[in-house]
Amino acid sequence: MTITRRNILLGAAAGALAAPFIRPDTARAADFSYKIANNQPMEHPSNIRLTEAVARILEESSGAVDIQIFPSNQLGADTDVLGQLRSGGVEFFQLSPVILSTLVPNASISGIGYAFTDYDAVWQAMDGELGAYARGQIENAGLVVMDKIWDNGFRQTTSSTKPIVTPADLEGFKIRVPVSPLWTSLYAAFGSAPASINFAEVYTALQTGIVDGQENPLAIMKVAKMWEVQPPGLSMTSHMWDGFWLLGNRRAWNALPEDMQQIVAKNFNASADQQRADVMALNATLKGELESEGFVFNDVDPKLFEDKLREAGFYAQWKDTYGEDAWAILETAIGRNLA
Ligand code: X2X
Repeated sequence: MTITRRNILLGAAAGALAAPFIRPDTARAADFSYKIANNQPMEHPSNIRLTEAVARILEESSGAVDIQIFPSNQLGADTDVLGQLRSGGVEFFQLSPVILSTLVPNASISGIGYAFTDYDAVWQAMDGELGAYARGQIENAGLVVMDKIWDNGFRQTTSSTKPIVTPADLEGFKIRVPVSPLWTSLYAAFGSAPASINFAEVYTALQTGIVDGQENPLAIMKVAKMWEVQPPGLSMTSHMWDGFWLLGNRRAWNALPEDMQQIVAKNFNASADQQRADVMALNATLKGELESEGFVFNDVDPKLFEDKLREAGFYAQWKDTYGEDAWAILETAIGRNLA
């Protein structure tokens, strides 16, 4: 470009325009611009509380740590984003322990069918020895994990064909499951035909009839508008409690000065506590709302489903897979024997 009077004038004008927008020192460009990904839309309590957490982190770090949220699998399906987290393409990621088991095999132990009878048992275990065990496994695999797991909820079953009332109704049932050996094995034990599909493709899979059902906590049924593609049956099977570990890339985490790590961890963990309260409340109160959207609820006797799993050798098989030590931690945490 040749320098002409016109160019000089344009440059000067641009400079004059830009000047008022120069940020004051406190709002300097962030030293650490990081991304956090998950599979939930912004309306899910995970992202509502995460939005608050990243705002507090930005403020308390005086603008140094700026974490941007990528909801709804915007960066890819869960199993792809797990790869990006390992390579550092994304710095933070919220993921179900059961899907995480594709990288950290024993991480799925908290998702064993019917391990937890209620939320009290869940938080006691996950904030106690069982959670500590899982986090140890995750750290050994080279990832960072925050202390507090976020809630997904107790999983329920939807069906567009027959009502699911007894375990026998699951025989031959084409059901979508998240990508994980534990999920596939659970439905194999029921004699179903499980199809491993990432959450990013679930809505379409239901819409096109690739599967006849899926299972998720009520809060997910709501934010994913499952009634649009999956009426009418909703069975309260409560077959698995699921959560989201907040994971970090090790290199990105180590790059943060210690005081910044503390700010990040403190705020993520505080938001986890609030998110747990939100999701528990939703899972307890959404029934009426989902009914008015068209779901017909079936009450089931969860004991029949648990017995069926035991009969099929599900618990014995997973005790063997996780090993005696891990299994003992699980059974101590829940205060009863499963296998
Ligand atoms: O994929 C699912 O079904 C979901 C949203 O519950 C999980 O993240 C495991």
